[in-house]
Amino acid sequence: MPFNLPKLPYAYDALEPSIDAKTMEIHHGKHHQAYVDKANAALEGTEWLSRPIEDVMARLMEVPEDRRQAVRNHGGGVLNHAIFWTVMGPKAGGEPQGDLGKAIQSAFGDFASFQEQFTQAALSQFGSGWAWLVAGDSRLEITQTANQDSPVTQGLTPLLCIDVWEHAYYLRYQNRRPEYVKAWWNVVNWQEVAQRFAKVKTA
Ligand code: MN3
Repeated sequence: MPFNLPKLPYAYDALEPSIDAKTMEIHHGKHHQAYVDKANAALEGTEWLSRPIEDVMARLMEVPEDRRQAVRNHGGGVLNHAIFWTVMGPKAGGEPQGDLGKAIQSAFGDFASFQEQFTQAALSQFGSGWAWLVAGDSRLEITQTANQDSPVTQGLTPLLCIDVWEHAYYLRYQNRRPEYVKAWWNVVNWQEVAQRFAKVKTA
Protein backbone atom coordinates (compact mmCIF):
# COMPACT_ATOMS: atom_id res chain seq x y z
CA MET A 1 0.00 0.00 0.00
CA PRO A 2 1.82 3.13 -1.16
CA PHE A 3 1.67 6.46 0.60
CA ASN A 4 -1.21 8.68 -0.43
CA LEU A 5 -1.77 12.40 -0.62
CA PRO A 6 -4.10 13.17 2.29
CA LYS A 7 -7.18 15.17 1.43
CA LEU A 8 -6.93 18.74 2.62
CA PRO A 9 -9.38 19.12 5.55
CA TYR A 10 -10.65 22.46 4.18
CA ALA A 11 -10.93 24.29 0.86
CA TYR A 12 -7.86 25.79 -0.81
CA ASP A 13 -9.19 29.28 -0.12
CA ALA A 14 -10.13 28.56 3.52
CA LEU A 15 -6.97 30.11 4.96
CA GLU A 16 -7.34 33.43 3.14
CA PRO A 17 -6.15 36.06 3.67
CA SER A 18 -3.25 34.62 5.71
CA ILE A 19 -2.39 32.00 3.10
CA ASP A 20 -3.71 32.47 -0.41
CA ALA A 21 -5.64 29.84 -2.33
CA LYS A 22 -3.12 29.57 -5.17
CA THR A 23 -0.27 28.86 -2.77
CA MET A 24 -2.36 26.20 -1.03
CA GLU A 25 -3.35 24.60 -4.33
CA ILE A 26 0.23 24.34 -5.60
CA HIS A 27 1.69 23.45 -2.19
CA HIS A 28 -0.75 20.61 -1.59
CA GLY A 29 -1.53 19.47 -5.11
CA LYS A 30 1.96 19.75 -6.61
CA HIS A 31 4.63 19.89 -3.90
CA HIS A 32 3.09 17.46 -1.42
CA GLN A 33 2.02 15.17 -4.27
CA ALA A 34 5.60 15.13 -5.56
CA TYR A 35 6.92 14.08 -2.14
CA VAL A 36 4.35 11.28 -2.07
CA ASP A 37 5.31 10.08 -5.55
CA LYS A 38 9.05 10.23 -4.89
CA ALA A 39 8.76 8.52 -1.48
CA ASN A 40 6.78 5.74 -3.13
CA ALA A 41 9.41 5.42 -5.84
CA ALA A 42 12.22 5.37 -3.27
CA LEU A 43 10.64 2.50 -1.34
CA GLU A 44 9.15 0.59 -4.25
CA GLY A 45 9.26 -3.14 -3.77
CA THR A 46 10.03 -2.96 -0.05
CA GLU A 47 7.94 -3.77 3.00
CA TRP A 48 8.48 -0.20 4.20
CA LEU A 49 5.64 0.95 1.96
CA SER A 50 3.15 -0.99 4.08
CA ARG A 51 4.01 1.04 7.19
CA PRO A 52 2.65 4.38 8.33
CA ILE A 53 4.95 7.21 7.29
CA GLU A 54 5.47 8.15 10.99
CA ASP A 55 7.02 4.73 11.61
CA VAL A 56 9.20 4.94 8.54
CA MET A 57 10.61 8.32 9.57
CA ALA A 58 11.07 7.22 13.20
CA ARG A 59 13.09 4.23 11.94
CA LEU A 60 14.90 6.05 9.15
CA MET A 61 18.28 4.66 10.20
CA GLU A 62 16.97 1.13 9.52
CA VAL A 63 15.95 1.98 5.94
CA PRO A 64 18.44 0.47 3.47
CA GLU A 65 21.30 2.86 2.99
CA ASP A 66 20.93 3.20 -0.76
CA ARG A 67 17.35 4.47 -0.29
CA ARG A 68 17.76 6.34 2.98
CA GLN A 69 18.58 9.82 1.68
CA ALA A 70 15.63 9.76 -0.72
CA VAL A 71 13.34 8.69 2.10
CA ARG A 72 14.80 11.34 4.38
CA ASN A 73 13.95 13.99 1.78
CA HIS A 74 10.67 12.76 0.31
CA GLY A 75 9.31 10.67 3.17
CA GLY A 76 9.99 13.64 5.41
CA GLY A 77 8.07 15.80 2.97
CA VAL A 78 5.14 13.38 3.05
CA LEU A 79 4.96 13.42 6.85
CA ASN A 80 5.76 17.07 7.53
CA HIS A 81 3.12 18.38 5.15
CA ALA A 82 0.49 15.92 6.43
CA ILE A 83 1.00 17.43 9.89
CA PHE A 84 1.18 20.99 8.60
CA TRP A 85 -2.28 20.90 6.93
CA THR A 86 -3.98 19.66 10.08
CA VAL A 87 -2.44 22.20 12.46
CA MET A 88 -3.95 24.99 10.38
CA GLY A 89 -7.58 25.77 9.76
CA PRO A 90 -10.20 28.39 9.05
CA LYS A 91 -11.65 30.35 11.98
CA ALA A 92 -8.54 29.51 13.98
CA GLY A 93 -5.73 31.37 15.70
CA GLY A 94 -5.89 32.84 19.18
CA GLU A 95 -4.28 31.14 22.17
CA PRO A 96 -4.35 27.53 23.35
CA GLN A 97 -6.44 26.78 26.43
CA GLY A 98 -6.58 23.88 28.86
CA ASP A 99 -3.69 21.50 29.47
CA LEU A 100 -1.78 22.64 26.40
CA GLY A 101 -2.10 26.28 27.38
CA LYS A 102 -0.78 25.47 30.85
CA ALA A 103 2.08 23.36 29.48
CA ILE A 104 3.14 26.19 27.17
CA GLN A 105 3.05 28.64 30.07
CA SER A 106 5.10 26.36 32.22
CA ALA A 107 7.71 25.72 29.49
CA PHE A 108 8.02 29.24 28.08
CA GLY A 109 6.73 31.60 30.79
CA ASP A 110 3.66 32.80 28.94
CA PHE A 111 2.05 32.54 25.52
CA ALA A 112 3.61 35.76 24.24
CA SER A 113 7.11 34.48 25.05
CA PHE A 114 6.37 31.17 23.37
CA GLN A 115 5.07 32.97 20.30
CA GLU A 116 8.15 35.16 20.15
CA GLN A 117 10.56 32.22 20.47
CA PHE A 118 8.69 30.13 17.90
CA THR A 119 8.60 33.08 15.48
CA GLN A 120 12.32 33.54 15.97
CA ALA A 121 12.90 29.86 15.16
CA ALA A 122 10.83 30.26 11.97
CA LEU A 123 12.67 33.40 10.91
CA SER A 124 16.18 32.22 11.74
CA GLN A 125 15.95 28.88 9.92
CA PHE A 126 18.47 29.51 7.15
CA GLY A 127 17.17 28.42 3.76
CA SER A 128 14.50 25.76 3.51
CA GLY A 129 13.10 24.01 6.53
CA TRP A 130 10.62 24.02 9.38
CA ALA A 131 10.09 25.34 12.89
CA TRP A 132 8.39 23.03 15.40
CA LEU A 133 6.84 22.79 18.79
CA VAL A 134 7.64 19.26 19.92
CA ALA A 135 7.20 17.12 22.98
CA GLY A 136 10.44 15.57 24.14
CA ASP A 137 10.86 13.15 27.03
CA SER A 138 9.33 15.38 29.64
CA ARG A 139 8.84 18.83 28.23
CA LEU A 140 7.82 21.02 25.34
CA GLU A 141 10.57 22.41 23.15
CA ILE A 142 10.91 24.63 20.10
CA THR A 143 13.15 23.22 17.42
CA GLN A 144 14.08 23.68 13.76
CA THR A 145 14.76 21.20 11.00
CA ALA A 146 16.45 21.77 7.66
CA ASN A 147 14.98 20.67 4.35
CA GLN A 148 12.42 17.92 5.05
CA ASP A 149 14.04 16.43 8.13
CA SER A 150 11.47 15.28 10.65
CA PRO A 151 11.69 15.65 14.44
CA VAL A 152 10.22 12.14 14.58
CA THR A 153 13.60 10.82 13.39
CA GLN A 154 15.15 12.42 16.51
CA GLY A 155 12.61 10.73 18.77
CA LEU A 156 10.55 13.88 19.26
CA THR A 157 6.78 14.17 18.85
CA PRO A 158 5.59 17.05 16.63
CA LEU A 159 2.75 19.15 18.01
CA LEU A 160 2.87 22.23 15.76
CA CYS A 161 4.92 23.20 12.72
CA ILE A 162 5.37 25.92 10.16
CA ASP A 163 6.82 25.35 6.71
CA VAL A 164 9.33 28.10 5.90
CA TRP A 165 10.34 26.85 2.45
CA GLU A 166 9.82 29.71 0.03
CA HIS A 167 7.17 27.67 -1.81
CA ALA A 168 5.01 28.07 1.33
CA TYR A 169 4.76 31.83 1.02
CA TYR A 170 6.52 33.27 -2.03
CA LEU A 171 3.45 33.94 -4.21
CA ARG A 172 1.86 36.26 -1.68
CA TYR A 173 4.76 37.42 0.46
CA GLN A 174 7.77 37.09 -1.89
CA ASN A 175 10.86 37.48 0.32
CA ARG A 176 8.91 38.76 3.33
CA ARG A 177 9.02 35.69 5.54
CA PRO A 178 8.25 37.74 8.70
CA GLU A 179 4.89 38.84 7.23
CA TYR A 180 4.01 35.25 6.38
CA VAL A 181 4.86 34.00 9.85
CA LYS A 182 2.90 36.82 11.48
CA ALA A 183 -0.19 36.05 9.37
CA TRP A 184 0.21 32.30 9.92
CA TRP A 185 -0.54 32.65 13.64
CA ASN A 186 -4.11 33.56 12.62
CA VAL A 187 -4.67 30.11 11.12
CA VAL A 188 -3.14 27.90 13.82
CA ASN A 189 -5.64 25.20 14.74
CA TRP A 190 -5.01 24.92 18.50
CA GLN A 191 -7.66 22.24 18.88
CA GLU A 192 -5.62 19.91 16.72
CA VAL A 193 -2.40 20.82 18.54
CA ALA A 194 -4.14 20.13 21.87
CA GLN A 195 -5.29 16.73 20.61
CA ARG A 196 -1.74 15.87 19.63
CA PHE A 197 -0.56 16.96 23.06
CA ALA A 198 -3.24 14.88 24.81
CA LYS A 199 -2.00 11.78 23.00
CA VAL A 200 1.56 12.39 24.19
CA LYS A 201 0.35 12.77 27.77
CA THR A 202 -1.59 9.54 27.77
CA ALA A 203 0.99 7.50 25.82
MN1 MN3 B 1 6.26 22.71 1.79
